[in-house]
Amino acid sequence: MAGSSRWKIWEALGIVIVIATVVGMAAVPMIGEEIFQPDDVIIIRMQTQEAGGYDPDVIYAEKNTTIRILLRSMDVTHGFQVEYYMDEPVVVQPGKDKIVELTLDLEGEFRFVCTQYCSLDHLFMEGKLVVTDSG
Ligand SMILES: [Cu+2]
Repeated sequence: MAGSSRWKIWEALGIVIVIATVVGMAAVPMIGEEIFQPDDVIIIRMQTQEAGGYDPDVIYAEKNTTIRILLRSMDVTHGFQVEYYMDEPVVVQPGKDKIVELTLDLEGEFRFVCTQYCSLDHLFMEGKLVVTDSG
C-alpha cells in the first residue's frame, strides 16, 4: 500500500532527526576538549613532574593584557599558583578543568608552582610566566 510505505519514510526520517539531535548534543559539551581552543586561552596540561610537569612550563604574555589560563590535570590532583599574581592557589582535579584569569600589570618573570603534594618530585613542579612590555 502506498499510504503505509510513505508513513515508513516519515518514521525513518524522524529517527534520523532524533539521532542527529542526540549526536549534536553530545558534541556540544566538548568545550575544554582538544578541539576547542579560543585564541585568548592558554591551555596548561598538568602531570606529575616525573611525567613532565606543566606543559607548557613557560608562558609568555604582554603587560596590560588579561589572559585566561585553562588548567587541566592529566593524572592526579595538582595545584597552580603564580607568584605576585595569585593570592590563593587553584586546585585542579583530573576531569575538572579550571580557568584562571590574570590581569598583567607588572612585567617580569613570575614563578608558578604546584601547591598539592602530587608525587615524590612535587617540589620541582614549577614553571614561569614571562610578562613583557612591548609598548
Ligand atoms: Cu604537586
